[in-house]
Formats: sequence, structure tokens, C-alpha cells
Amino acid sequence: MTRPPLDRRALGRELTRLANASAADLLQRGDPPPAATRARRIGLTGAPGAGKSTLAGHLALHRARDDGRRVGVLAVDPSSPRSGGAILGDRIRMDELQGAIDLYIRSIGSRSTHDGLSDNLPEMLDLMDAHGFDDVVLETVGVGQAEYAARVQVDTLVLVLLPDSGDVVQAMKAGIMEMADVFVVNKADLPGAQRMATDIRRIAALARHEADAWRAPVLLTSVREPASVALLSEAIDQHQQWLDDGDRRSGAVLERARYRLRRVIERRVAEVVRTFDAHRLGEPLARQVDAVMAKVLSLPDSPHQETRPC
Ligand SMILES: Nc1nc2c(ncn2[C@@H]2O[C@H](COP(=O)(O)OP(=O)(O)OP(=O)(O)O)[C@@H](O)[C@H]2O)c(=O)[nH]1
Ligand SMILES: [Mg+2]
Repeated sequence: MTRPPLDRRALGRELTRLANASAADLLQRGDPPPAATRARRIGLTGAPGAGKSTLAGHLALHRARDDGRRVGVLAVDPSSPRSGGAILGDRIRMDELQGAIDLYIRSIGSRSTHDGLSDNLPEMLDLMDAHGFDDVVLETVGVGQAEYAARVQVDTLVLVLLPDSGDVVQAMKAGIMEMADVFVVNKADLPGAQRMATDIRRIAALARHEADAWRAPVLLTSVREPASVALLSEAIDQHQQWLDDGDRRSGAVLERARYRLRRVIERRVAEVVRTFDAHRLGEPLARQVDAVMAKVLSLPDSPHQETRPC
């Protein structure tokens, strides 16, 4: 392999810059359109405390160490001290290994978005591609619209559920069951895991499938059982293979591009409206829209202060 070594400092610096960039900054950067996605994008989503960070860490470690892949983990941290602590704890243990294997872990704030994802995640994922990652594992907390946003960004979405919780009912209500490519009943060392897996299999069997459709497997995982993490990794590879076999990636790529375009426009408009002159709010609506759109297109003088989380 002739891949250049991972430049962690440069990557860290660029991710920080992106994490702090407003929509106006992004538009002004004038990045070229991204080349074809290279890394396999794996999403882990689920309720707070489901064990996503721990599982993401172990999955990444397995793929980097046993499969010799360059793996990055981006954990979108909804700024809760709990998740921050957990991912940090994992990182400290993994740092010891990071010299020997190609593993990079980074937690990023969710900033102003309400969808549980970082604003500039598409750009961050492109950056990971540019740094030669084979896999990017993305952790997002399942709140509200987070699943759709996560669904769009990744190739394989893993839904992480806790045994004996109301997670399945919640997921069904939110329509997430249909979005998942792999179901995981995590913390399978706790009671109730097997029964929950059986319930999910029953629910999943009710869904109608085309003959060649992907059937989401239901797995039991626990950090105390390394073989369970290896099985999850295999299931992810099988799903990726299924995507390749049927040339099924192109639709998702277009959907991703549309989502990104919509998000940057929405954010840019929000930036301008936030600082729109209060005196003008009494004017006819069409005039206000004209004024806002003119500003949207002209791009601002001081984009940074406009996007602090509100
Ligand atoms: N028993 C058991 N506990 C686990 C397992 N995996 C994680 N935990 C514990 O569950 C707690 C939450 O783990 P996290 O990995 O931080 O969960 P998370 O889903 O990332 O949490 P948020 O990011 O806050 O939503 C921690 O105390 C972990 O030690 C497991 O397989 N079994
Ligand atoms: Mg977490």
C-alpha cells in the first residue's frame, strides 16, 4: 500500500475550521465539488445512553486492527457532559493504540442544528475522504429529525437499541424501523436482550419486501463480547456488498447532494434573517423577501458572529 500516512494534526485543524464555519464561510470557500465518495460511511444512531460511543469505538478498533483499514469516528456530541465523557474515556484507551493502527476519533458539537447533526457534516465527511479513510463511523443521537439526516449521510445505518427499553416503540413511532439497515440490541449482557431481538425480528418480518431487497439483520452486541462486534462488522460489510452488487449507491448520492444544497441555503437564509433590520419587518412581505435574498446572494462581511447556537 502506498497510501501516505494520516496527518492527524492537519485533519484535526481542518475539522475544527469546518466545525466553526458558517454557511456564508462555506459558500465563500468555493470548494470544488467532491469527488466520488471513497470511504464506507457507517452510521450508528439510537437513544441517549444506548452505548453508541462505546460500540462505535470498538467497531472502529476492530476494523482498523483486524482488517487493516483506516477508520475515522466522528461522534456528534449534543453537548451533553455525559456523552462527552464517554467518548473521551474511550478515546483515552484507544490513544494508546493509535500509533500502531490507522484510527482517528473526534467528537464534534452539534452547534445550531436541531437535527442532531453538525451543520457542516457533509463537508467533514468529504474531508475524511480526502485524508484517505476507508471507513467513517458516524455517531448521532436519535432525536427528532436526526435519523433522516443521519440516513442521508451514511451508506449503512445501524440502529442501536437497549434491551427492556421503550426504544422499539419510539423507533416505530418515528418511522425509524424502516430506515435501519442493521438492528442492534446492545448491552446484550443485560437481561431482556434475547426477547427484544425476537420482537424486532417479528416486527421486521411484517414489512413487505421486494425479492432482492435488503433484509435488515437483528444482532446482539456487547462490549464484553468481542465476537459480537466482529459479527456487526461483517453485517455492515454484507450490506455494503449488497449496495455494490445492485449498483444501488447512485440514488443515495443524489439524495445526499440535494440535502446538502437545501441545508446550506436554509442556513444562509437563517443567518441573514437573524440580523435583518427590525425596522423593515413592518414592510410588505415581498419587499422583505427581496431584501433578504439580495443579502443572501451578496454574501456577508462578518459571517462568523451570525451562527452562534441559539
Ligand atoms: N452493560 C453494558 N454497558 C455498556 C455497554 N456498552 C456501553 N455500556 C455503558 O453504557 C453507558 C453509556 O455508554 P455510551 O457509549 O456513552 O452511550 P451513548 O449511546 O454514546 O451515549 P450518548 O452519546 O450520551 O447518547 C456507559 O456507562 C457505558 O459504559 C455494554 O455492552 N454493556
Ligand atoms: Mg455517545
